[in-house]
Amino acid sequence: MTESAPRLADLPGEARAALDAQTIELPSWAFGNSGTRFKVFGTPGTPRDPFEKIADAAQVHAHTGIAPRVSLHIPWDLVDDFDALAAHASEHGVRIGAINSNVFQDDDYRLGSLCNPSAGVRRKAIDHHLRCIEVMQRTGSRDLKIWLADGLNYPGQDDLRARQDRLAEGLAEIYAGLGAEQRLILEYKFFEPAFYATDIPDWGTSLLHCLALGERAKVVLDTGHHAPGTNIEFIVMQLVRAGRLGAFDFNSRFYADDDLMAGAADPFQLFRIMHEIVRVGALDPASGINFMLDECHNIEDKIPGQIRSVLNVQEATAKALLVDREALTKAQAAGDVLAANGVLMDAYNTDVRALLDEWRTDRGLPADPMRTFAESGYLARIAADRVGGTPAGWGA
Ligand code: PSV
Ligand code: MN
Ligand code: MN
Repeated sequence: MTESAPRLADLPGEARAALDAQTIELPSWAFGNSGTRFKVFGTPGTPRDPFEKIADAAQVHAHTGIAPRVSLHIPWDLVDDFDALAAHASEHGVRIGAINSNVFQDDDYRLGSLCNPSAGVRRKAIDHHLRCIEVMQRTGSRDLKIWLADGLNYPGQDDLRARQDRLAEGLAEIYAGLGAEQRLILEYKFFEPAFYATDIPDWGTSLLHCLALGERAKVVLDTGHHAPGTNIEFIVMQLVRAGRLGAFDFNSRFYADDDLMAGAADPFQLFRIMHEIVRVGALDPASGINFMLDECHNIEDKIPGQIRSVLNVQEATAKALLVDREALTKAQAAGDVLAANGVLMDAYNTDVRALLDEWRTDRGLPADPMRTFAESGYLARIAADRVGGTPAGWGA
């Protein structure tokens, strides 16, 4: 069945409210240079410090209206004065979101951080997290986001079980350091940089640690951190059901942890994920799910790369909001396999671009953010202005 593209007025009030409530947090590191181990291609005008990264992120929000926060990564985004950085963000119409700890770029962490066999190295890793919590007090951040590169390359290299015990101990000390309104959100990844065993390889391990920590510990699901073929929407459903989905790191993967633009590789998967979110109203900030991007732009311009990603997430969301839930429930209850699948596919195959153009113009935003940004001359301006200094890069 082919129908003409829906308009904003065709959207039920509840769906419209959900769309209005949606926000997506941007990663500061998406605005710096990144690449592969073969080459990092620089872009003229790349930010040289966190202030410039935030200014660029603010462009994404100014053009899309749904990206009002920026996550920081410490120490990549270490500054002397975080009050000034927070004020700078607010002057640019955005605010600082999650604080990501980084205990994977120091020689001391060769054998891991919180799981390291050396008590001294574990102490250093815990202290880094406590310092991140101090940053959070300055920036008004709610979430301390932890991803550990800890793992083993060889069987027997260290004791798998002892490492879990050390991890639990370290996390408990960090959790105890949080303010009453703050949360610890724990990311998993099944491989890389370790290849034999990773200490937090999957959502089950992350969830077990979160359950042991307490109510304010939640799981982070990075869409690029699963083996090919994994049913990610199932994991989303299960974590939401348990009240433990703390955040997404959205990105696309073709091969491994590619960190490409969300919705580029598999827009259908993104739609299925968003379907599990909207069916329980979890776009509402009260659900406590932080929808973030975790991406790097190796060959494309960074700001439009982020704009495209945000728009892709919003498109997947609008399609998910168009699922005829009554018809779906009816078909499912009747065991009508083809009808149920058809309801879902009808929504997925709907072109929501005009509807979203309208949603933007309604709010005084550009109908076509990609074009308006390209025509704004911002990239040429920063290329001319940002001379001298060292461009920020993934890892610096
Ligand atoms: C690790 O692969 C990860 O997904 C974590 O979220 C890190 O913070 C981020 O990538 C760094 O790019
Ligand atoms: Mn991530
Ligand atoms: Mn990753």
